[in-house]
Amino acid sequence: MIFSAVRDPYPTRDKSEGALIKRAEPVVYSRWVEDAPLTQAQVSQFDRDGYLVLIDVFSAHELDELRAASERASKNCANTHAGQLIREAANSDGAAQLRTLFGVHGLDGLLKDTASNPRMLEVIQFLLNDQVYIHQSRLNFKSPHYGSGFEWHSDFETWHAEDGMPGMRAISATVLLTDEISAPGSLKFMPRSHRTFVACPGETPDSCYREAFKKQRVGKPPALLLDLLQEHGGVQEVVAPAGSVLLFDCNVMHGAGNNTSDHLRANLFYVYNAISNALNAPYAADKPRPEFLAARHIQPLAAHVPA
Ligand code: 6CS
Ligand code: FE
Repeated sequence: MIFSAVRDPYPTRDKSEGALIKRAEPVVYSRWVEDAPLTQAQVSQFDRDGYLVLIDVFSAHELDELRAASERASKNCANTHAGQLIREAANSDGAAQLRTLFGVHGLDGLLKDTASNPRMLEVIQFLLNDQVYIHQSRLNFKSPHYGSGFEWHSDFETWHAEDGMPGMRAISATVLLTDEISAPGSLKFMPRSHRTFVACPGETPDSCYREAFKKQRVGKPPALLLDLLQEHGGVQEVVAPAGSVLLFDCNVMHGAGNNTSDHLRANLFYVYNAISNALNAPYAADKPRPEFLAARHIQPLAAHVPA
């Protein structure tokens, strides 16, 4: 087990039964000003809840382009980026649908350029008040009647324990490629949970990530602690039209059920990390995860205005 040289402010997976630790960092790192890329109400809502939906960021035409690029990437990468593809368990006729493709920001073309689209990048740079880079990107598909969900978790707990992310200064921006409707499989959040770090029991097994995306075994918050967070802020479902962008703080508790609906759910995630929050050695894992899950060769993004 590698232990970072500095004291770990968020000890987790350290044989304890779990604990609640007050967040040390701010949520919004900038003071709002008139020319901010978000309204004061939006900034307050993100600060309060830990997530925010920006409606209609991408037009119907841009969405078609993004869907086509996602389709191409999923097909082309099956042979070239095998390690970056996660498939669902095979169904009755043996088909194993694509569930996640990681590292899409490293692919050519639109999926790479979208990471630097100013409509997202300038908002993230404002909220984190720093230059940012892509820690991780992925295409998530949850097929109708098939796509499996994710149990309640904090992304930061994994990124801290397994990737060595020192503090809470990262935000996920999710481009909704399909409508997020209120039906089984919808994305759910615990508002206000981002201000509390939930230390998880258990120890990180070797190459944990290979299985984690099918069945999360560690980094699972204890039920009692989840109940306390839920009592504090409740549970909210995200319902928003395709083309919207869902921003969520690295530490907000979120999850999704199995997609037993007949509606495909497809999302394009970009995880932006502040340059000042670049990764250390893992805080609770033997070795770092691969580059496509946790970027260590980093450079700050510059806004790229789409053609
Ligand atoms: O391990 C990770 O980095 C990923 N795991 C989950 C369940 N959500 C965030 C992230 O993509
Ligand atoms: Fe997650």
